[in-house]
Amino acid sequence: MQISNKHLLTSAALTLLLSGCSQTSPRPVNTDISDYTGTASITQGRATTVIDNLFQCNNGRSRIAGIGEITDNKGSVWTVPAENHYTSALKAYDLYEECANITPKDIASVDEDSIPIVVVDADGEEITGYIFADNYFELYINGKLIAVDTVPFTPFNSSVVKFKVNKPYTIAVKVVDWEENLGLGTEDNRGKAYHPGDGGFIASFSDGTVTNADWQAQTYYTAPIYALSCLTELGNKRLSESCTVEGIDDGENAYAAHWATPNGWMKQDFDSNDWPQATLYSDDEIGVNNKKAYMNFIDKFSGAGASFIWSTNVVLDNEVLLRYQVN
Ligand SMILES: [Ca+2]
Ligand SMILES: [Ca+2]
Ligand SMILES: [Ca+2]
Repeated sequence: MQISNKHLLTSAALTLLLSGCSQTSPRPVNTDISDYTGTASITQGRATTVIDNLFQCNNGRSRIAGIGEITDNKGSVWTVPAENHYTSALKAYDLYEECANITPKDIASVDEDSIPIVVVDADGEEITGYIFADNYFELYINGKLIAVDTVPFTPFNSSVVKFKVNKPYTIAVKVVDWEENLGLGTEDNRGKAYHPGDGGFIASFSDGTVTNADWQAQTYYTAPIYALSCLTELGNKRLSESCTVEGIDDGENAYAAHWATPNGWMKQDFDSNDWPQATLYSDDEIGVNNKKAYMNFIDKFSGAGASFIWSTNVVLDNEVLLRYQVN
């Protein structure tokens, strides 16, 4: 009897082992959080939903844009996908927003005189900015919140802002690649229930400023992570290049890496010298050639010399802070 049981267990273990070896999709592995030695705070699993949905599309479809909270192994609570001012801040003027039936075919069809002007300096130069974010942005000029994105998740929209400021001035942007599976960094897409979506941010301004490699980009939330050992750091670079970006069917055990956003990160005198430079991405890499919110105004985006920017991982880094000084 004993020998027989032992034999059965061994067979079962062998079957599991063999089926494990034949798996081609990435699986969560048992890397203990206590083995992680980087600077991030680590959470595992799904966040608790605290806001069901920030945005209702009255004219078409949109993904649910919720907010969640999750506690790390040291007891700190993190907001996912990011703390934001969506409900309280001035919304940016819509360049293209199909839920509101705002769908101009080009920039000449936009009434730019109707765009509200936010005053940073009363005697400053009036500057117009054109913005497309996958998925959400909050724009600060010299620490003042100018406007936030109208649509937090989808459909893809674009925005235009006006502000008055004296040079030199500092642009600071919080960008968020939103998520359906809160705390897990994923959405139901491409046939997988846990597909890691990608980000991307591009903007041009009427004073000639464009998003490019001179901008700085630092990462504050990276998910999904299925093996904590894939997270590395090089100086202040928070890297995840060896982490899988494949979608899977069961992503409920995913880990996430969080870093606290520094106080005053959006202010002109904030010292971001140690932040990494932004990484550039092409229109093709972000996949905008089927998005009218972008293509109808491409002259104000890549056509104006701007590039999509993000941190080093446009798929897994879901909250990124950007800074740039205009001289
Ligand atoms: Ca948006
Ligand atoms: Ca993502
Ligand atoms: Ca996205």
